Amino acid sequence: MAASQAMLLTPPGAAAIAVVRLTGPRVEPFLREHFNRPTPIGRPVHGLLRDHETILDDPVILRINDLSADLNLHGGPWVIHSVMELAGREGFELQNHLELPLADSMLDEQQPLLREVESHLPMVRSELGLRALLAQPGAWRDVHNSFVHLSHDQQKSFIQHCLDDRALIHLLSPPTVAIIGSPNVGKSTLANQLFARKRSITADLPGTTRDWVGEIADIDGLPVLLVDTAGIRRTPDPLERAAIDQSHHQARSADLVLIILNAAVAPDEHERQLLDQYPLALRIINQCDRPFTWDPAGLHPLRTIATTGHGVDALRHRIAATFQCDDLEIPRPRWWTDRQRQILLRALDGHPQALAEL
Ligand SMILES: Nc1nc2c(ncn2[C@@H]2O[C@H](COP(=O)(O)OP(=O)(O)O)[C@@H](O)[C@H]2O)c(=O)[nH]1
Ligand SMILES: [Mg+2]
Repeated sequence: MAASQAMLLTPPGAAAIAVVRLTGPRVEPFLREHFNRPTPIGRPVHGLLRDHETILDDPVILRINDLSADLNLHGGPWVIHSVMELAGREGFELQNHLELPLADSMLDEQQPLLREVESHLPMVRSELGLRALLAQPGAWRDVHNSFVHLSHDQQKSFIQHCLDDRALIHLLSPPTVAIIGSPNVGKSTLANQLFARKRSITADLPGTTRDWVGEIADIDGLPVLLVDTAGIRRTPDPLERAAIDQSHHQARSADLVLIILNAAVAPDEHERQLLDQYPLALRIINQCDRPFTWDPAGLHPLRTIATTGHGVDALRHRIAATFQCDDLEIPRPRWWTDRQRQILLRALDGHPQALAEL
């Protein structure tokens, strides 16, 4: 009998979802024994995964074919460990993580778009990402059926719209969001609010680095690497100065910066500099339960009370919107590989028939 294998496809920790791929002849009996629902090929199924009486997790399981299935688990180390351990007891050889997207040699699908779905599936870290990625073959099929009925201008604007939509790319590669501001404005309290709903435990697995600066937060289904930085202020202390330099470094390399100000304390020179240095940052005035001592008109800020969570839903929504993932329309056709982008560019450049390659 060919060997059955269980592979952890996502890096340990740092995920709202971890993917374990099972392959080989033991997949079928394993699912029958431990999962409480049938798993038809190609359809994600949400159910309970059990080790005897113990419920290990409520994963979404996607049966890729007779001999393979992806278990999309909640990403905590205990869950991953328990599921891998169970698979080991059931005769699967255990493999630790692989390079992503999956290499060509690991793919079963024939058609290029389906192969791109398959190779990127293990990068998905949230259910929203999973649904958006799995919707793509159907979404592009619909495009092929309806595209010829569009006028030339409609075709162009449709393709441009597709090119501008990077939601799936963000869902597959979590953007980095850095929180900066003066000491004591409430950065850490706000970060905890953003983590609160689905905090994934990360850096405690053996083998992961400890100099980890962020954690994945689930922002309405969009995973982001959230970085809480040291407070920025004037200081003669060289150690604190180094931490402040580090904060700037993190902010400069982030995809989005959140500048936190304090309702009760008018911005000082440093805070005004931050506003100038990061003109694209989201401005947040925290501690809005305290009396305003200054006029924030012109900053167009979001207002929060980090201690109670007031305003945090609006903030989540703004963060998701920055990455085109607010109120995501799942069945829209999207691109997520360079091959797809090149096809769209050719289609835009007067070769609409190129779309057939998607
Ligand atoms: N009244 C009030 N206090 C807050 C608010 N947010 C944070 N704090 C308090 O401000 C202090 C500093 O918060 P912290 O998150 O550690 O600030 P950081 O230094 O910017 O990370 C703590 O005592 C928090 O409980 C808020 O919205 N309102
Ligand atoms: Mg702090």
